[in-house]
Formats: sequence, structure tokens, C-alpha cells
Amino acid sequence: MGRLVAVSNRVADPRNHAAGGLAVALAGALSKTGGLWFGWSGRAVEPSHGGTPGEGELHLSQAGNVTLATVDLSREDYETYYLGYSNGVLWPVFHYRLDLANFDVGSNLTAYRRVNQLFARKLAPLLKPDDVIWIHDYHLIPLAADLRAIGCGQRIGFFLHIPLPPPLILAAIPQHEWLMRALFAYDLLGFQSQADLDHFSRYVQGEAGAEPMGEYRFRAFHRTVRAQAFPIGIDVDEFAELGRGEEAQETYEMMLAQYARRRLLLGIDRLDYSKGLPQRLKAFHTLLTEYPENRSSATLVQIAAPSRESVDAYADLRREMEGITGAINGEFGELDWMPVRYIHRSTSRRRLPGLCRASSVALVTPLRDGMNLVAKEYIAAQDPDDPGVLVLSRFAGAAEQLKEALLVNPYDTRATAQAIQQALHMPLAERRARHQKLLEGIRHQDVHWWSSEYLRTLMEAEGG
Ligand code: ADQ
Repeated sequence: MGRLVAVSNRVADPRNHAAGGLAVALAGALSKTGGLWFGWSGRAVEPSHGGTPGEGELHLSQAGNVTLATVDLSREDYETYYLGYSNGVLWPVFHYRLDLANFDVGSNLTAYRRVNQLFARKLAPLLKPDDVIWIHDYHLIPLAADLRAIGCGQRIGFFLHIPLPPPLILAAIPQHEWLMRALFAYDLLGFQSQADLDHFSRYVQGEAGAEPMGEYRFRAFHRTVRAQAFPIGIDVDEFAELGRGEEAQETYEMMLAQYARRRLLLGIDRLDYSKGLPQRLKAFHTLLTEYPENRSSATLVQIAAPSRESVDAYADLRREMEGITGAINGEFGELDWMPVRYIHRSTSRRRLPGLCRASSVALVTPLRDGMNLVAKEYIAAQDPDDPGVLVLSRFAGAAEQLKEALLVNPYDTRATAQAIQQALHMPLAERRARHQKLLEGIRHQDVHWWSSEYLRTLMEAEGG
């Protein structure tokens, strides 16, 4: 395989494993091939500082043998391409939230097209003929088409980290056909789950008259693309190693000391409406109402990292969370017990394994999620001799793999409360048996499996 060129909205130093996310996922493949990682610098500059809007400066730096190349965006493009179209249209619709999408602002679409074209223009001169290009996520759907338009013939793959909704939901995006046509400029499309792949297949057959051509190959818009599910995993050993670190140990001991007489329930999320946080709090309220033996005992630690705060739906969610938390604590709290510890800040990744290990139950209950890596991290952090229980939404991509979790419908707060009660009382033998199977599963399809399987398939795929 030639040099790997990864492209994603944000770029991180792949040597910094504490950064988590794509940095861990791509580090191996990037460093093996002396790769290049290209994306937005994270800087939104005023036009007077950086020229005309969108024409950001290119920054090159080295992280070991990996080259990091980033471009600045104008403030206007940040607001329109990133907040407006990517996170105000694509994110809500792909998470089935048509009610939260704002289709009205034409300048958002224009900026989405413009930034993808800018990325193509800035990336093309850095490419070598035998590079293999791997583009990530919904911000960059048309990038392969833009690269092809300026003469790039390299192999190009795409991986969608978020769900792909069913055809009729996707069709609510006025530009749905343009977006889906753009996917056919890739050689390989990777989805998180079979359900997403199934939606893709139904869309292209129903809306674009495509015929599936044998397994995983589709022809439409005069091009052929291969599409498959590659559920993303975590680096189980790296997370376990992080768990042996000083900060994780310290966190674990602090939690045990603070909550010695309590049972801990844990939620770790970005504060995002896809994560089902109000519903989770309501299920916890139902637990305290219907199973009163949990009062003065069960404590929900909910860490919700701030995210996209300038988008209205996120500000509304923040207020809603504060309201529900206050109501539960007001109704049930005692002088020596607060039922919900709600922390609206991000937590260092180094502390996460300690938090996970100290908790009897993890609540991973999104309304819709591409995968959800917190579910897998929770499993990896447990003591196999005395593991906690994972309560997992059936609407997370991870539910296709993690069958031994307690699967719940997060909209059904009563059934979710029952599952939490079951988790709190699960016998040790059952906890161990479930955990062992879950751990085997996340080890088998870990993040190294994910990237090597994807890249192997990309090398075989014949688009065109
Ligand atoms: P996210 O929606 O960000 O990612 P998720 O997979 O849950 O969701 O988390 C990604 C990483 O962020 C995990 O390593 C997690 O530990 C960390 N994280 C989340 N909340 C945190 C917090 N409060 N404090 C510290 N760290 C936190 C998108 C998709 C997911 C998909 C991933 C990867 O929405 O469905 O699983 O990409 O493909």
C-alpha cells in the first residue's frame, strides 16, 4: 500500500493517545506508511487576517514521521460550513431529527461546497500518485468528487462515523441527491453498522435506480462503488494501560472513597441531543420513584462535555438538563446524598478508565448513535472478576455487536428504569459471563481490526 492520506474535519497528533478518537484509530496506519493527515486547523480567522473568506492558510508540521497539514477557515465559513450545514443540517437529519434541522439558509450549503472545494485545492498539490486517501465523516461528503474534478485519480475511501438514516428521512434534505451522488466518487464507503448499510442500499435502489452488483457493490449515477459496514472499535490494551496510569488510579480511589456507601451509575457523553440525556435522567427519576430502595444509595454521575454551544438546539438542551437535574436533586436529595452529579465540563481521558471501573452500571442510552465508543471503553475498563453492567440503547450502532449488554429503548423510560434495576441487582456470575463475552467481542473487532480491514478492502475495491 502507498502512503496513507487521512482527511477529517479536525486533525490531532497521532502520537498523543490521550487525545483518543481518530488519533488512536489512525495512528498505526499513518505511522506505518509515513502518512499525511489533512484537515481544518480549528482556527476561524477574520478575513482581514487571512485574505478572502475561506481561503485559509496552509500549516505544515511533523508529528514523528507523520505530516500534519491544516488549513484555517474564515469565521464566516466556520459559522456556515461547520455550524450551519454540517451541524445544523447533516448532523440532525442523519440522527433522525428533522425537527432540529434548519434547511432555510442557502449560504450554509454554499459554504459547505466552498470549503470542500478549498480542501480539495489545498490537498491536491500535496498528493503523490500512489497515495491512498481516506476521508472521514459528514463534513466532507463531496470531497472525493471535488478531488476527482481537479484530476485526482488516487484510490479514495470514505467512512461515515454517524448513522445513515432511512431513505425517506434522508430525502428531507433538499440536496439529498447531490450528496448521495457525491458518494459515488469514492471507491469504498464504510458505515458503522449493517443498519446503515441497509439504508444506503435501499436509498440507491429506491431513489437512484441502482442495482446491487453482487455483494457490497452498487452502480448508480454511471459509477460503481463498494459499500460495507466496518464497526469502529477501540484500542482495548491502550485503554487498559491508561487505566493503570496514575490519574485513572487516583480517580478510581477517590470515587470509591467518596461513594463508599453508594452504588454509582455513570454517563459519559458530549452534551448532544442524540445522546438521549434528558430521557436518561427521566429513567433515573423513575428508578427512584418505582424502586425506592435506591434512594440515598444510587448516584448518577453524568459527565456531559460542552459541544457546539453556539447552535441553538445545544443551548436548549443545556437548559433542559439543568432543569431536570435540579428537579431530581430537589425532590430526592438528602443532606448527605445528591442523586445526580451533573458535570458540564469535559474530563481528561486519562481519568475515564478510573471512573468507569468505579461504577456499577454504565448508562449509554443515545436516541441514535453511529457507534458509541464509551460503551466499549466501559467494558475495557472493568475488573473481569467483579465487572459492572452496561445498559445500552438498542439505537446505538454498538448494539449490533454488544448483545450481552442490557439493551434498552431509551424512549421507554419505565423499561429503562427496570433495566437499571436489573443491572444493580445482577448476580456476580451473570455479570462475569456477560462481561467476558463483551470483552472478547471488543477485542476481536478492535480499532486495529477496523483500520486494517477498511484499508485492505479499499485496496481491493474497484470503483469506476
Ligand atoms: P461522538 O459522538 O463524539 O463520536 P463517542 O463515540 O461516544 O461519540 O465518543 C467518542 C470519544 O469521546 C470516546 O473516546 C469518549 O471517551 C470521548 N468522550 C465522550 N464524552 C466525553 C466526556 N464527557 N469527557 C471526556 N471524553 C469524552 C462520533 C459518533 C459516534 C462514534 C464516534 C467514532 O457520533 O457514534 O462512535 O464518532 O466513530
